[in-house]
Amino acid sequence: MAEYNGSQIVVLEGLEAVRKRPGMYIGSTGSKGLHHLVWEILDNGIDEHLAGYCSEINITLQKDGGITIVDHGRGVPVDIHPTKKIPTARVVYTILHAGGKFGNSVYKVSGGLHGVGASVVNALSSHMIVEIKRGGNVYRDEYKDGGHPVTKLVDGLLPVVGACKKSDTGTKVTFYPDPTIFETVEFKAETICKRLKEIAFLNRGLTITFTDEKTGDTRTYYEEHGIKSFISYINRDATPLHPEPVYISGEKGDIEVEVAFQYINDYTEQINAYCNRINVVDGGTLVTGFKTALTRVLNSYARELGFLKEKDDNYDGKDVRNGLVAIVSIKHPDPQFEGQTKTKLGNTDAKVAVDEVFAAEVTRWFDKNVEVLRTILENTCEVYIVEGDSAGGTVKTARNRKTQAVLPLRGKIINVEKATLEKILQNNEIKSMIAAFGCGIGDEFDINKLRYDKIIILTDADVDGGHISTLLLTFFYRFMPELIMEGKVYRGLPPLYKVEYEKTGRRKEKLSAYLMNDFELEKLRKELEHGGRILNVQRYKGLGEMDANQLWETTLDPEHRVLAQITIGDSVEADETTQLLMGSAVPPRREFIMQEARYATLDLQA
Ligand code: 28F
Repeated sequence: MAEYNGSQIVVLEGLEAVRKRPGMYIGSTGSKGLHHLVWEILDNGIDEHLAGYCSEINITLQKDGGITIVDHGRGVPVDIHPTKKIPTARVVYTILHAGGKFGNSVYKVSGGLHGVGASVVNALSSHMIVEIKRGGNVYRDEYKDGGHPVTKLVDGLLPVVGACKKSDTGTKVTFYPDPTIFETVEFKAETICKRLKEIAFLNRGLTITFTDEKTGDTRTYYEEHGIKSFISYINRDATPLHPEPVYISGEKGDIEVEVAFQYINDYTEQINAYCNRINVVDGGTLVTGFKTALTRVLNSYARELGFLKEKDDNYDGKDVRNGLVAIVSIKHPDPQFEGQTKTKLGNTDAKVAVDEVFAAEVTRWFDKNVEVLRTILENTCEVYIVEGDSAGGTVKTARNRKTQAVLPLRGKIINVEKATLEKILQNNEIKSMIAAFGCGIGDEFDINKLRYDKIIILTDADVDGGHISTLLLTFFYRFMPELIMEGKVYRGLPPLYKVEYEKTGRRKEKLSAYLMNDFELEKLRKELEHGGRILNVQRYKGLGEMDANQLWETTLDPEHRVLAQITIGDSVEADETTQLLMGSAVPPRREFIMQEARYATLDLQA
């Protein structure tokens, strides 16, 4: 055992405090706190990468329950610390906060959010071994039972246990979490690998290897394109609206800003924020800066390109973030983390930096990539083709007027199967559709000029409604087939029923639900057999029976509505149906109507 001098006793008192209240330093003594130890040591190695001295880190789960982390950075200094009078490396591993690099000019930025550093890991370990390669020597220091050094110093220095090339430098830390402190000391390969993958995305060019000695499993993480690849990874099962994620970077003062984003065919938004590679799950100023800039830039383009007319209000932030998947990553020299869980960034200068850098750089990018810009702006726009003036009026009141246009069909739409081209083009309903879509027809058709991302046919759920949508589909199929092939045409499906019911559980509850069809109604009846009953069933015969609020909730609100995308198969069928419906053979026509139960059943009974 080593003998301690006065200052060493103070040191151990510090580490003893950590052992008394581990939760204060690492959050918990459960699995989460256990893995926190790994992140702490790992962060120190990553800091060497960030400082430009380390391109590879290796992690090994040992068979005996220990974990080894190696970086190929400069190696922790081994000289005698000017004030502590012991080797600097031992200071880093035994003195509270010494490893935390805050306010330390050695590092421009640090990832040690929690700032507790390597000494806390040592304090909570039953055994820790540190090996440092520096200046051609391999140095070693070892600690037991919460940070007590067991290595004898040689002339006040760490013992040299081997030789290496001068150019071969780095730090290797092995530790065994203390089973008397942690509820579990079992590292989870999956948890570690998930984090390693994220770290690789956030540290472009860093290679991380992982070896599990227990299973023989090895993995390598490396992301040449950093957060841009992260977006592709997050969106791997989604349908992107533009092929490549957009990557923006720049700096303002000593704050570095990186943003990557891609829009997908979805209505959700997902913004992941990182400050100094730490996930700030509650966002904060850096996210505000990004959102503000995105909304401002897209509104200004929307006016320039005529998506918004003079009389129109600006798009809301929510409008322009439909389907957005983004990562905002900044490097900040002095991050202020706020909130109960310290997962929200508070620095005002971070908002300004992200706003200014992102706005300036994304504008340059959009100027060169107008196609992507148009795709993004169109993504927010859709047109509802609505049967009848009165339903059209309700839709007009209920919709989001900036992103949802309404085209009410007044008269009956002409049957394109029967009419001459001249007649068809004179038809008012057809004329207004062609004008609204903006993409021409027939040989002149150009899908790039289409002003909407979605064309949504909204009719009553009855025979007439079915008939109108059949005629519309036939028109699209004959004159603008690309619209259907590109998946731009949808049928809006309003609910068929509003049901009020009660559930009798611990207490009686009155509830209501919108149901799409008889199947759902039957399902609810079955459910309620176990406790409850249906009080009232309202069947919507037409859109006109819903007030604006109901219509928004059930049929227009992108978050809740049900749309059926029209396929080319649907429109071929519509085309055949049109011929069938317009023909004079009565029996097949009747058969068709009977089969279209979704639209027809109750009307025929009535
Ligand atoms: C697997 C864990 O902890 N790596 C580390 C360094 C390198 C330096 C350093 C660390 C100096 C004064 C604290 C080297 N040369 N991996 C690690 N690599 N710490 S931790 O310096 C520590 C500071 O107080 C280092 C020149 N400057 C810094």
